[in-house]
Amino acid sequence: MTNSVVSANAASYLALEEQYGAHNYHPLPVVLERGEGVYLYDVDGKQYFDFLSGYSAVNQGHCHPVIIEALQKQASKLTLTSRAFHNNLLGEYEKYITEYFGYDKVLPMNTGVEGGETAIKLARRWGYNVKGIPENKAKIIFAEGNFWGRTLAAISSSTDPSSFKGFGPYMPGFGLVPYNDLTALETALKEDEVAAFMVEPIQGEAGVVIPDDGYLKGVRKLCDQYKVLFIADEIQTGLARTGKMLACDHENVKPDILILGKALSGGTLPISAVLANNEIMMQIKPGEHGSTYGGNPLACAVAIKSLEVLKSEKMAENAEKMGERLRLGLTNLKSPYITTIRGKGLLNAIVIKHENPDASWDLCLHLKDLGLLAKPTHGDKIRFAPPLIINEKQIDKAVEIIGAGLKLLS
Ligand code: PXG
Repeated sequence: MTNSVVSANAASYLALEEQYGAHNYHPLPVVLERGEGVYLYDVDGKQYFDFLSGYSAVNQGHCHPVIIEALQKQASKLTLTSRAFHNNLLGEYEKYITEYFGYDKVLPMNTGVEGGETAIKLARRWGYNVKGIPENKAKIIFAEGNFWGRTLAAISSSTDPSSFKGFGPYMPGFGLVPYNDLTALETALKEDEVAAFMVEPIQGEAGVVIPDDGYLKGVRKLCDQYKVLFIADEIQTGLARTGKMLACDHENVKPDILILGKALSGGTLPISAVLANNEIMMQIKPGEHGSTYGGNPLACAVAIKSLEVLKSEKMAENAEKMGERLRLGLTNLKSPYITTIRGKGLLNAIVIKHENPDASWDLCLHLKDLGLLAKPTHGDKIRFAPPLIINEKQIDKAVEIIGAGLKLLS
């Protein structure tokens, strides 16, 4: 593996984490202390393009002034009431987000994985109360290669051993079908006990896997045909990342349950949301689901602004244009080490082919030294997903850096 330049200053932070933190991550050796727009700055003041955006949590750019202003203003007024009492922002936020996405109701949670858990609970309830599935028999179908977090339920649906291995026993009532395979999905949905199919419109963690055109329309049709709920996990693909407000918008399909997270807070707080119509949402009664922080007034104030700036600053349109420019720029590099360039909007990945099995990690180290931060996923893939406010000049500069980094692979 390539050695990366780490200052003595940065090394002291790495040593602290190494000694006192659980070793459940393998980060790039860079220590960040400031972010602004598309840039991050390390503890030595070096500037980087952020080409990860907190796994698409920072779509609006680091420390977006409108979001930060709302955060600071609300933080000095009221931050948490719990749901034992009402607060003056929850209703306003609920009205705003449901009208924004066209659903009757929202259930506010915090992390993305809690959003997934919530969606599955809703689907099971709906399965028993509306579809008439016998008690404790409801089945949820997932796509192979899915990633929706780290809870026991989430890893129980995972096909990635690094997520699930050694953490059993697993959640019953889950089934798997290959991604992007409508024939296999139809076979699975025919079973009477299936309540829902939960799927990412583009698989993020699997390495930005884009299904064939028509897949989502096909999913919608099959779910309707077999009376199964279509749950879209848009935690990574949603909120303008792929060039539309939702990735499902590319095929004009509306899921029955929509899960949002990450950029719902512009990278400031864990805020997730589950949206559905009354027939589904009203199956959960008082006391049957919730969370201490879900719907807190600080989150409500931040989420409204995070959604507002996506539209007012036309971030979906920019993601579409800049994504095309990025993919074209990468193609024009004509690097022998890039075998695939794929993506939609600003959710992109390249696949690296090199005799050195550590080449994609090494490339990310070179890019770091050259001033661009990106992270490999599943060995040979590198995701390029900058904040959606990136401009043409910045894209061109980033492509130049990537080109220079590729030349350093020997
Ligand atoms: N759904 C999708 C599609 C995701 O990408 C989640 C759900 C879970 O969100 P939370 O907020 O619970 O992490 C994700 C998360 C990590 C990690 O470090 C997580 C994601 C991507 C990369 C790394 O666990 N995505």
